[in-house]
Amino acid sequence: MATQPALVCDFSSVLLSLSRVREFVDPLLAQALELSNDAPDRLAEAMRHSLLAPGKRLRPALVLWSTVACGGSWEFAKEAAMAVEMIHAYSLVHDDLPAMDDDDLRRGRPTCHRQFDEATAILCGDALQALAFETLCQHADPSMAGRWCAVLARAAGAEALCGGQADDLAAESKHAALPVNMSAIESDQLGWLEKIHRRKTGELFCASIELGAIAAGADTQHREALSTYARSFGLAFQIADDILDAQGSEVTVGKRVGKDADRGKLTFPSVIGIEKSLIRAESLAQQAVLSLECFGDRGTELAMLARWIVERDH
Ligand code: GRG
Repeated sequence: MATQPALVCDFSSVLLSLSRVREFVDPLLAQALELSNDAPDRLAEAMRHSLLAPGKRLRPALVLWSTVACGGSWEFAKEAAMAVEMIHAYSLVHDDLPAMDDDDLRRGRPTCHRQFDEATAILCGDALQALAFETLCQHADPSMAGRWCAVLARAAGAEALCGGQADDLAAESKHAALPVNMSAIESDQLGWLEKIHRRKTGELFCASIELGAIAAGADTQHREALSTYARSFGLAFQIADDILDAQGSEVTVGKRVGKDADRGKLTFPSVIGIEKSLIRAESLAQQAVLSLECFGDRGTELAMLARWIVERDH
C-alpha cells in the first residue's frame, strides 16, 4: 500500500501567496469603505479599524484560489472575496463584545468596542454585514449576485455562523440556557464540539470555496471535491486555532491566548489533549489535500494552505 506523503510545508510560499491576496483585496475593501457623508465619521472609522486590520485574509484566499482551481479568474470573483471578509470582520467585532467573548485585543489592535464604544461596535458589525451583501450585488451579472447572496446568507445565518456561535455561548458555564438535548450530546463531547465549529467557523470557509466555484461555473464533480476540501480544512483550522489558544504567543497570534482554559471552554485540546489534537488536525489537512487531486496544479495554493493551516503560529 502506498504511504501518504508527509505534510511538509514551505511556509514562505504560502505567506507570499497570502500576501498577494491581501494586495489584491485590501485596496478593494478600502474602496468599499469610501462611504458618503451620510455615514457618521465614527461609524465609518470603526468599520475601517475592523475590516482593514491586518488579518490573514484566509476567506478571500479560499474564494480566489477555488475559482482559479476551477478555471476562473480573480477579477470575476472579487466581490465574493470582499464580501466573505466583511462577514468575517463583522463576526469578529460582535464576538469580541462583552456580551459574547469579551476581548480587548484582536489582530494586534484594541477590539472595536475598546477603541470606540459598545454601541458603535454593534452598529459597525451590522453595517459590515449589510455591506457584504451590497458588495455581492455589485457583480456585473445579476444572476451571479443572486446565487452568491443565497450561499452567503445561509452561511451567515441561524443554521450556520449565528447558530454555532449561540450554541458555543450556551455551552459555557456562565450561560445557563443549555439546549434541552444537551445532556444526551454531552456523552459525545467531541461530536458536540465538531457540530459547533462546523457551523461557527466551518460554514463560512465552505461558503468561500463555494462562491469561488460558482464564479468559475464549476461542474458538480469539482464542487463536490471542493466541498470535501472545505469541510476538512475548516475543522483542521479550528483544531489548530484551539491549539494556538492553548500554546501560542499573544504577540504572534494577535489576540489574547489561554482564554479557552480560563473560561473552562470545551476545546479539542481539553477533550482529547494536545497530542491527539495535533494528529487529528494533520490528518484532516491530509484529507483536504487528497480531495484536490482532480484539480492538478490548479489546486496548488489550496493544498499549500491546508498544510500551512495546521503548522502556523498565528
Ligand atoms: C458573532 C455571529 C457571530 C459569530 C462569531 C468568528 C466567530 C463567530 C467567533 C470568533 C471566535 C474565534 C476566535 C473563533 C475561532 C476561529 C476564528 C474565526 C478565528 C479567527 O479567524 P482568522 O484566524 O482571523 O482567520 P484573521 O484575523 O486572520 O482574519
